[in-house]
Amino acid sequence: MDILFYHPTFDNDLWIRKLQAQMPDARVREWKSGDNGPADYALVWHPPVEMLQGRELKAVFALGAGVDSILSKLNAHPEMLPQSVPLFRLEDTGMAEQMQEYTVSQVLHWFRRFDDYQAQKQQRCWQPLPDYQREDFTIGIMGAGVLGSKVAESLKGWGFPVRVWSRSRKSWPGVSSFAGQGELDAFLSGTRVLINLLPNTPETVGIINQALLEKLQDGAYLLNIARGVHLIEDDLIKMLDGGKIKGAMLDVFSREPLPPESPLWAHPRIAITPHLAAVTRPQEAIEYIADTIGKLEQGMPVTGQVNRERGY
Ligand code: NDP
Ligand code: OXD
Repeated sequence: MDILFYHPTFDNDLWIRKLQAQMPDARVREWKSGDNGPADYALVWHPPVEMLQGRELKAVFALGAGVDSILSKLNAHPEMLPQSVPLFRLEDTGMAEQMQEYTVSQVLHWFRRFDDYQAQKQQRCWQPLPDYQREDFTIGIMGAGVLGSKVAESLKGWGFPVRVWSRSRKSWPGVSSFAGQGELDAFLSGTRVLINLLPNTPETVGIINQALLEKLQDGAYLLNIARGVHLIEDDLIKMLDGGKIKGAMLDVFSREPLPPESPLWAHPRIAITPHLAAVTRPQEAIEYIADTIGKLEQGMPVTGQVNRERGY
């Protein structure tokens, strides 16, 4: 079995070594331009069209959770990968734990008013503030999939009221479920902390805009850890400056790396991280990929296949 690997920024030698160790019977190689040699499976991130097109692959594995970059390339170059070739993505493989760490730490930061105390520190102001109450701190998670479900679980464990919004209804103990466009307003109303874990699809681009933010509880907070295209950044700044939104933490941006001239950098109530809320962990990812390839080879059921029509 021949396996092609391509990632524009990973330590590819390390990945190839680990893949080879996990699948000793396979021949694993890094794809380089001009390589038209045999391949059964391709493991990719932002793959060049030339890498995939014209091959008879058994499956392609995205080396991340979101497949928006691959699907948008496929829309522009449908010849790159026939519909009959299944596309898989990483389901959790260590990312859910990272998302839990990221969201819990930031929600607690806001809940304990560390943002206010940080601002007071700038004024050398010693002034205890009234505590926030958990019942006034409803967490609303957009996207109740592999990652959103785990984030909901951990925030529920901290005693916050938790609600999720997704396409299909969920029945999770202690978590309120809102489904579809028709229940979006009800989901937003009363949400104090909005966490975005939606995939990037035509329905979700620009979804976090002024009209949506206005429907949140006054003094709400935003955590965008899914994709930059979900958020209209100028609308967020307007809502922060107008006082409706109290703070935001952004991991993903309309342009990455975030350009130095972006007004987001200087805003005192926006925290920024450079798209690392949950990174791909090689060992966990490789174990999932090797296991899935093994099952595919034996005709066994697998999980993680992307629905290309639906876009996630
Ligand atoms: P999943 O595919 O498991 O979950 C997606 C969720 O979004 C599902 O609950 C789905 O609903 C819901 N959804 C999709 N479209 C809509 C819609 N139009 N309206 C309402 N709900 C919708 O994805 P993951 O949880 O694995 O990952 C989510 C995203 O997180 C990724 O697509 C990626 O963009 C981002 N990500 C960001 C990272 C970072 O470091 N910043 C790292 C990893 C991922 P339903 O359940 O009904 O299908
Ligand atoms: C992913 C990401 O989708 O890293 O996995 O953003």
